[in-house]
Parts: sequence; C-alpha cells; structure tokens
Amino acid sequence: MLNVKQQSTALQDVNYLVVGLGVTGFSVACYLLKHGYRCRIQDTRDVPPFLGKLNSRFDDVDFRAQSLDAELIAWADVLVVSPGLSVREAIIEQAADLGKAVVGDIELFARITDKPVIAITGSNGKSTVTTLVGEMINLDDKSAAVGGNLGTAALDLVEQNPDFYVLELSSYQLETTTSLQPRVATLLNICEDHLDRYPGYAEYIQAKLRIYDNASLCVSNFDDELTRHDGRDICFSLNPDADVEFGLLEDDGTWLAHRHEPWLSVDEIKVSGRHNWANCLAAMAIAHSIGISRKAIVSAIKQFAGIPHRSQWIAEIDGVEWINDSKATNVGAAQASIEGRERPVILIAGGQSKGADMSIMFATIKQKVKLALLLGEDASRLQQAWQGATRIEMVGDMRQAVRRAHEEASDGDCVLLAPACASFDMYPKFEARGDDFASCVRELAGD
Ligand code: UMA
Ligand code: ADP
Repeated sequence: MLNVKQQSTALQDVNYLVVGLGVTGFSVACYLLKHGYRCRIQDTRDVPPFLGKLNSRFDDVDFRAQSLDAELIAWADVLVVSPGLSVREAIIEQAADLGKAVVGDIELFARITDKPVIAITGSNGKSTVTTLVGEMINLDDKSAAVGGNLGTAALDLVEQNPDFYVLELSSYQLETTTSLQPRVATLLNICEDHLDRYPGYAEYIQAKLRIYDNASLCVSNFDDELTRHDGRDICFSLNPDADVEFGLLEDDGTWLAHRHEPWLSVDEIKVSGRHNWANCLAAMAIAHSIGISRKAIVSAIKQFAGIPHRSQWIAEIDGVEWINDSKATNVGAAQASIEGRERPVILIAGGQSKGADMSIMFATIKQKVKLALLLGEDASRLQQAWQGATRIEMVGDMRQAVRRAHEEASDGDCVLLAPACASFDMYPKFEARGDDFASCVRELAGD
C-alpha cells in the first residue's frame, strides 16, 4: 500500500486482493477503487452482504464468488484479509510463504493516516470505553472519529479528517497490523475468548498485547497483570489501596479519582456494575493523557447512558426487571454482568462458547443465579460446567426462554440475557439476539 502522498505515482504496480466482502471488505474495496488501485474482491458467499452496494457505487467491480485459490493468490501482491477469516487457514499461510503481504484493514488505515490514533482493546469493555473517550474528546471542542470493531470500519472514518481517531480493535484486527503507531494504546482486561480461532490462550493474549507496539503512551489495568506493558504504564484500578494514576477513593462514599483527588462520585454514573467504574477510569486515563479537560471528562461520564445490548434495561413487569446484555459474549463479560445485578437473577445463556472454560463462572452462578435457562449450540457444555451450581433448564429458543423466565420469576427478581457465548449459531449478530429478547419481553408486557 502506498502512502497517500505517493498515490499519484505507480498506482498500477500493486495488485490488491480483498478477501471477504463484509463491513471491512466493503470499506477496503471502496477505498481502493476510489483511489484508483487495482483490486479484486473475493468472498465464499454467493451473495455477500455488500456486493449490491459496491456494484451500485463503482463500475467494473472485479468480484469473485469462490474460495480463495492458488490462481487468485498468484495474481495478488497484497491480500487484505477480513477479520472474520483466520490468517491461520492453510491457503492464507501458503500465500504468506510465497512472499505475498497479508494485512488487514487497520494496517491500510495506519499507512494512510497522519492524525493521532487512540487504540483500545481488551476482552470486554472495548465499545464502552471507545464510545466514552470519543464523547470526552467531542465535549472538549475537538473532533473524534470513532469506529473499528465497534461497527464503522476504520477506512470509512478517514473522510471525517478528525483531530483524533478512537479505534476499538479486536485481536483479529491486531494480528494483521504492524504499522500502527498509537498516540495512546490500552489493553483493558483479558479473559478467555475466541479460543476457536487461536491455538491456545497464550496466542490470544499475544495478539491483544500487539496493541502496545509502537505506542507513545500505554494505559493498562493495574488489577489485571496480563494487561501490563512496562513500568511507565499509566494505570487504572478498582482497588482503593492501589497507588495508581486513576483509581477509587473511599471518602464519605466512593469516588473516581485522579491521584487521590476525587473527580466524581460513582453515584453519578448511570451505567450499572463495578466493571463500568473500571471502564470510566480507563476512559479518564486515556482522555487525560491526551490533554482533554477534566470538565469534559466528567461531563461525558455523567451523560453516558450506555450502549444498546450492554446491560440495557428493557422493561419492568410485575416487579421483575428484564435486562438485555446480549453483548456479554464471553465468560468474563457474563460474569461481570451477573455480578453487577443487585437482584436474584434468572439467567438466559448459551450459543457458541468458542472453546472457553465455562466452569470459571460456577461460583458466580451459584451465588446469584436462581435459574439458568440454556439455549443454542453449546447449551449442553454450559449445563455440564454449571451442574450443581443452580437449577438448569434447556430451552429451544428465545421465545421459550422468555416464557419460562416469566413463569418462574417473582417480584424483585431480574431476568438477564447474558449469554457468555457468541450468537452466530442462531442469529446473524449479537444485536439480532438482543432485539429478539427485547421483542419477546415486550410481547409479555403487551406493548
Ligand atoms: N465470511 C464468509 N466468507 C467470506 C468472508 C467472510 O463466510 O469469504 C464470514 C466470516 O466467517 C464471518 C462473517 O462472514 O462469520 C463476517 O466476517 P467479516 O470479516 O466479513 O466481518 P465484517 O462484516 O467485516 O465485520 C468485522 C467484525 N467482525 C468480525 O471480526 C467477525 C465486526 O465486529 C466489526 O464491527 C467490523 O469488521 C468493522 O470493523 C463484530 C465482531 O463480532 C462486532 N467482532 C468480534 C468480537 O467483537 O468478538 C471480534
Ligand atoms: P466489548 O466491546 O469489549 O465487547 P462492551 O463495552 O460492548 O465490550 O461490553 C460488552 C459486555 O461486556 C457488557 O455488556 C458487560 O457485560 C461486559 N463488560 C463491559 N465492560 C467490562 C469490563 N470492564 N470487565 C468485564 N466485563 C465487562
């Protein structure tokens, strides 16, 4: 990929193969076609999600509905691989062995942008922290373009020409990126996730730690040793005794504090659960490190009402609270979500467990969950792991789960969708699962 400044020369020297035509592939193809690069686009799906849109935007789109094969690879100089595809697939490894460059969209983005990038990863809390940091910057009369794994592909942000890019980055995106030089990088926390895509947990952690490569400033979680970079990290912590830049202060209540100076009371935070205090502290540390004012930082936190599908309140019916945390797609998230509830929980969980050890949640389930309703591909894995912790029932679909929860719940309970699993066995994405839950609940309420 050429630098923007070099684009006018030698455009036709490099053949780009865009592998996958989802959100990422579409943004990459648009960027390449718009700037006159020679590219082919390949996707195994007959009608990939963005083909119609791409054809309507550009003439002569060279799209191949087929598997990635030796002929396409022979044509390509650079493979731009979508994050949903593993770079450990044999055919992609063969391409790399042949000397083809194998990169992702974030690598292309890194090569063309010269504005500061804030890079955020972690097993959980990425979207929350990314959104919060973006709002802190915007409230300080500077502009932030916010995206990445959060939803808007990074290359689609470039036209905004912001003061800062705030990017949520997944391990899949990080492992195909080498040129990013973040102004600030953070790894929020680590728990088992995506073990279906990595040889083991160590490789997943390594992919996450790449966020710190070439970063000017690193923000890490003092309470999670796996997130540390080096002794110069700016740290945040939920332990009031920790000697950190951003932490908790206990003084006539609990405060989010900077170097023991209280900035705001936790009672002023609208999003529930201690994990969200950690997210706020991380966002404070990042925003402060790039010179955002205390006033903007505090205002953004006070205003922040959360993002849909993350511990989202749906309804209260006959004294029972219904909460949608469809984005709790791994054990760490589901555990934090359950622990964040003050009421006894009826839990709806299950889906694709991605090889994670579900027994990690046993103690939390035992302590807080009065009934677990399990659905989806790995329901029996969850059942095995949680046997003896609580009462467990298997259900066929979301409608049945909601109906059973309604029958079993009593005044003062909370029914929580926190699946600890991905949704792809039953839904196109986690948002569709959350919407299904919400519509089943609203039916109960007669809305
Ligand atoms: N696929 C095929 N054939 C192909 C290409 C893709 O079957 O030829 C399938 C993949 O196996 C996958 C699906 O299509 O099941 C989507 O893959 P993709 O790479 O095209 O995904 P995008 O639409 O580009 O979306 C990606 C991220 N998705 C993944 O990493 C799986 C989105 O994060 C992200 O918002 C988007 O880029 C913009 O950056 C979603 C996600 O689930 C929310 N991320 C994972 C997570 O958060 O746990 C990492
Ligand atoms: P991500 O983008 O990393 O998936 P989100 O901010 O979308 O993270 O939050 C997804 C879910 O993860 C939340 O609904 C909550 O259940 C859980 N979660 C959020 N922040 C944390 C955290 N700091 N630690 C553990 N779990 C968290």
